[in-house]
Amino acid sequence: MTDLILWGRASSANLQKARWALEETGVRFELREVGGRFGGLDTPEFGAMNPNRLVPVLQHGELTLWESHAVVRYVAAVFGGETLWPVDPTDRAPIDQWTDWTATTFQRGWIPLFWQLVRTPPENHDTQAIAAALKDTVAALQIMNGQLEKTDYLAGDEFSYADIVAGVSLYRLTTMEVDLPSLAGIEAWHERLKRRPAFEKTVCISYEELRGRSAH
Ligand SMILES: N[C@@H](CCC(=O)N[C@@H](CS)C(=O)NCC(=O)O)C(=O)O
Repeated sequence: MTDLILWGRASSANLQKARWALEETGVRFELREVGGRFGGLDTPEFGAMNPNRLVPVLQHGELTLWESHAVVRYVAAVFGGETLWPVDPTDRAPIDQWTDWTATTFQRGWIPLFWQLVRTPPENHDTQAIAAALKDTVAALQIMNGQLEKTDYLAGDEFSYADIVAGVSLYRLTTMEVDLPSLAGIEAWHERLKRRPAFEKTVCISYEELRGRSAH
């Protein structure tokens, strides 16, 4: 029995951020599968946990928490020790910078691309939307690459939760049928992430169940 419960489906990119963070810490938790083909988001009980009716949701004792980046930060702070939660604000600030940048900038490009190329049936593809999303994605990748040519990880030379939230995006991008520029800093970072068992276990998994599913 554990009082740490993660609600969501393994194929959800936002769930993967939380699950990867939990796996990095080694803490014991239970994954309760809801969302997508599992359903269960429209129940009053789920609505009481997350009024947005989205995953992930983390329950820890009395706390119920939604928004994947808030969950990742909480997991890092409570279970991550000094490695995942540096106490010095000067060390943590760049981690938060890249974590928020992933939500506001990186995902704004690749998520629409994923919805077009994977979740929308080919006959309904919108070539203009694809071109616009690809342009935003490449611009974001170039910004990341600029950093990753200077440091091993996004927020410096140590792995951090910024690499978790952006690494989930990277896996989706590199497995979609899309031509991306070859960027040496990102490729080296990807190789470093692949050496982490938690990345392989929680992120590098099939999302074929989502193909052609334009509704959740
Ligand atoms: N901003 C939210 C977005 C959450 C979100 O969009 N979750 C998706 C999965 S990635 C979801 O719950 N979709 C409904 C479903 O899976 O049925 C977060 O970062 O947690």
